[in-house]
Amino acid sequence: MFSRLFQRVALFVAPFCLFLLSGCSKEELTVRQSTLDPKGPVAQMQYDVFMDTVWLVVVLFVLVGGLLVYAVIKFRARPGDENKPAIVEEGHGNPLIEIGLITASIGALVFIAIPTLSAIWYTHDVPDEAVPTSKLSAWYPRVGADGKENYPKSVEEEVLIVDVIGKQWWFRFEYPQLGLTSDAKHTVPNELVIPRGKAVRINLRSEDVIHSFWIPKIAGKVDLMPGRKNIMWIQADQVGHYYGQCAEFCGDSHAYMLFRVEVVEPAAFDAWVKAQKAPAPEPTPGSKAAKGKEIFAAKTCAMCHNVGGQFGAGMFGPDLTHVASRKSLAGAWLDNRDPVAQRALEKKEQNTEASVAVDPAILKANLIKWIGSSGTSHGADGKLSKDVKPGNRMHYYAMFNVVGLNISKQQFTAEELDYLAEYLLTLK
Ligand code: HEC
Ligand SMILES: [Cu+2]
Repeated sequence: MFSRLFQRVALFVAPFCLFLLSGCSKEELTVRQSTLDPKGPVAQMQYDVFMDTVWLVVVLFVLVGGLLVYAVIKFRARPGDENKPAIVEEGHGNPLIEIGLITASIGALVFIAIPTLSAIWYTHDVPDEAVPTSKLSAWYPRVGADGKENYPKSVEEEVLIVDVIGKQWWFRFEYPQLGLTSDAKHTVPNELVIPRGKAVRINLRSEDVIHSFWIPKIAGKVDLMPGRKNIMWIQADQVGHYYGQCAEFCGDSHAYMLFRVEVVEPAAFDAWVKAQKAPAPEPTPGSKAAKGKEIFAAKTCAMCHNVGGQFGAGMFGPDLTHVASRKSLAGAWLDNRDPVAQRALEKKEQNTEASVAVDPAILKANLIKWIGSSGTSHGADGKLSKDVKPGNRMHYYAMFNVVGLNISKQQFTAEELDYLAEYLLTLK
């Protein structure tokens, strides 16, 4: 009776188990946010600790499970056992087994503790210089046994510093050594750009609540705490487009608080820094973009957004000076690339870090979608359209109807949205 029921349940559950296993396919293991596909020394170190633990647990599982199976088979009831006492006499006090087991347990703990502790030190000790992956060993030998430094310092290899500022619900990146800071009115929202093969010191700061910085394939995750100066370091060894995520619940749109990391060759990085510092070009007079710029000035957008060379007051929202050059929008929630072409490229290259360029048509559609639904704008019926990111701070101000700005009753016609988008498209 029982075994029949059991059989039925097993038959019912088996297909679901197969379905779960399909998640382990090689292709799906190389997904965008995977800690099992490390692409830099910090992620590699974390992966190694994980695998050490997995292998130890596999050994323990086989040993304990094997003993259990052995005992079940060896001591099972056989015909003729009916007259034997039901409870077998217990053995007591075998010092060899007891001491042996305690020693083995301590050994297992030490086996895990050594790589764990060295990994903790490794990830916390921000290096002064780049770390060649070829020299990375699991035992943290920045200084070799001979007392010599394994990784000689050189001026070229000096560590790059990036301030990461968490906001509800997007990240702002500043490069104090390169003059890309809020003071200089040049900041980089949502897409962190770093040179390949260089150690980057990350200063984690929050301007509101606790967030957490996590790029599964490169490093993570460390919290951004208000009033606390957390740090970490990262290094990426392969050029590409990486996917990051806020990993600490931080309010309404936490799930939409993504970011991207663009790893580029050092020469391309220098070119990127130059381009970031350049002011936005003026739109051609009389064009749609020029009309968009007028709307941008009139409708309080400039209050929250900086456009280098044109509007310089707003630092509350993301810097828009080069918004059209970024592959994503709104905390990386909206992707400005063609999804079909992107998937095809990923398949071809067998690599989710390969990336197609921005598709201007998709970027435009995203801009209209964002501005038209962000809460600064009401639809033709006078009602707020559904948020792309619930509760986002572009909406927030409208809700509180800042006295004198009257943005809560802001309405954009389709034409005005088009002009605004055309203007923002010129901000490359
Ligand atoms: C009250 C301040 C505020 C005002 C006013 C405001 N924005 Fe924003 N804007 C924000 C914030 C905050 C974000 C980031 C939202 C997020 O990603 O969660 C944002 C995001 C954006 C983005 C996406 C930028 C990116 O790189 O992800 C665009 C484009 C944008 N705003 C355009 C506009 C336009 C056009 C106007 C005027 C109609 C406007 N904003 C008015 C605060 C504001
Ligand atoms: Cu967050």
